[in-house]
Amino acid sequence: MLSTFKSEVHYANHSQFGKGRRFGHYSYDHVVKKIISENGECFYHQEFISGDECDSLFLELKSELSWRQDPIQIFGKEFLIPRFHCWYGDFDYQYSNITLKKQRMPAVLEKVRQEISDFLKIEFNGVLCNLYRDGQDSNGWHRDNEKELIRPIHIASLSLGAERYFGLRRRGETRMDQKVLLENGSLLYMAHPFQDHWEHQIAKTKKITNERINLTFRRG
Ligand SMILES: O=C(O)CCC(=O)C(=O)O
Repeated sequence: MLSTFKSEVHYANHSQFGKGRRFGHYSYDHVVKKIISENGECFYHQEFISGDECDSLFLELKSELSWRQDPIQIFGKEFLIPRFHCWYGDFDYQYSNITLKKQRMPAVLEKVRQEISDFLKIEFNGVLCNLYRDGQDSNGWHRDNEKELIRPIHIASLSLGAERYFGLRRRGETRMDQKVLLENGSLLYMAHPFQDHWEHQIAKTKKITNERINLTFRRG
């Protein structure tokens, strides 16, 4: 499992993304794209995990994690969150008035956490996991700026399964600035102060009929 991350070959020689690592024989632009460079930085690393490994990792995460669909209140009415989620980490995590108790990462998550922490040189100690059953599952506009998170906030987001668009807009604006296709096995890195200035979403779409898992690694 996860023995050969593509990133071991495709080193990104950037001040924050893969700091201190050498290039492989691929060019920086081929592997890592800078999505946002104003008011925080956001980088997209295609194929951080290779195709075969993505499939087995997806299946393992889907069967081993304790997925749940919690209720939330919107304008006094109760709805279920439009996806399944779960939390693993050294600290309790709260968002949308849902409290997710701390719990130890299973080995499968711990291995991914270690690979990403080593690559980014950031010691993550929590992960919010999302399971989108199809394009009708979504994640509304928000920032990852919960009080539990250590400042400066750095977040690494690994995507597996169906490709979905990650919408970006400036905080306080209603117009989407851009959208990034999050491919199977890709890693998105949002560097401080990105969460202070940008909001993101995974919008509903009729085009997607298969499942997607997203892991966002955090520090608290
Ligand atoms: O599913 C994604 O790519 C985004 C997840 C997300 O925004 C979050 O967990 O806060």
